[in-house]
Amino acid sequence: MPLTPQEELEVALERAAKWLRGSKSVCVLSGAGVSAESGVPTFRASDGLWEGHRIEDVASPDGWERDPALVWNFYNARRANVATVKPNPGHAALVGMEKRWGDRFTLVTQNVDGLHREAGSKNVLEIHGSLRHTRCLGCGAVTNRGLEPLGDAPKCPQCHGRLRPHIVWFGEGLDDDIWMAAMQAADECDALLVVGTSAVVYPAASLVPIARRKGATVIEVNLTRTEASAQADVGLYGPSGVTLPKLVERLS
Ligand code: BJW
Ligand code: ZN
Repeated sequence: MPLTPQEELEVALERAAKWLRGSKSVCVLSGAGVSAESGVPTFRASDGLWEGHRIEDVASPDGWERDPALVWNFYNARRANVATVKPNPGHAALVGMEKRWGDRFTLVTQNVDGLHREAGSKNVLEIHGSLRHTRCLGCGAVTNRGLEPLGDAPKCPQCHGRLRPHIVWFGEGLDDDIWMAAMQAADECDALLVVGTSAVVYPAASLVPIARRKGATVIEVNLTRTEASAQADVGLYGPSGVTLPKLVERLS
């Protein structure tokens, strides 16, 4: 008799837990799906649209050149959304994993909502930047502004230059030091967890083949199969706020 989806998940959880128990070093690549159960919308579920605008038009250097006030309205709306939400049990489970592996655990996140840190994760690499930070186009200062609304033309308190969101937009390079650290963590890990990401955005998605090349086990946690599934040794298909706590439970 074929296994039910629940039985399949139990088998996959046991395999994933066994691999993790044998791993000295663990890396996680997380994406928008981890925060979905907190109430933060994912990118590709909403057809890549925000109030009728394509995400690429409000999250790109071209969009910024065309209409910076629209871009700030987009980010103020995102900041306001994040101000109302809390980390979920998926975030908490990753905090539990970091407690087990200590400095041999690296959480590489594409998320800009800051919920991993709010949950208590320490070794977090925010490769796409942060909704809470601004960057001054005059003096370059990067400042944590929390989640208060900033208006549609905020100015730098130090030099009165124009501020932009401290976010990596399409077509922009990632911060070199952060990206190098992410690649090193993927290269050196024994297990890579790929959680809540469609794995279509590069270079983030390249962490999967980087980890595999050195023989790491790849564990996918997602609602559905993704671009990364063919490279995964095991897939835990279900909401990460449910499956990650189950996985961490099986580690002890
Ligand atoms: C659940 C769940 C639950 C739901 N439980 N799971 C061709 C090849 C290679 C590269 C390129 C290329 N063409 C263009 C590029 C470059 C481009 C790129 O990759 N584009 C692709 C879309 C094709 N990349 C870049 O531009 C990057 N820079 C770069 O490459 O620099 C070098 C360069 C310079 C100049 C020219 C060319 C190259 C920068 C990428 C920056 C990405 N930034 C964004 C927007 C930030 C804006 C913002 O946040 O405001 O970051 S894009 C957007 O996607 C955001 C995310 O971090 C990122 C990833 O999305 P994510 O997290 O995977 O979310 P979703 O919605 O896609 O998926 C959610 C998943 O969760 C789904 O799988 C669900 O099933 C799952 N899920 N609920 C578990 N409860
Ligand atoms: Zn400044």
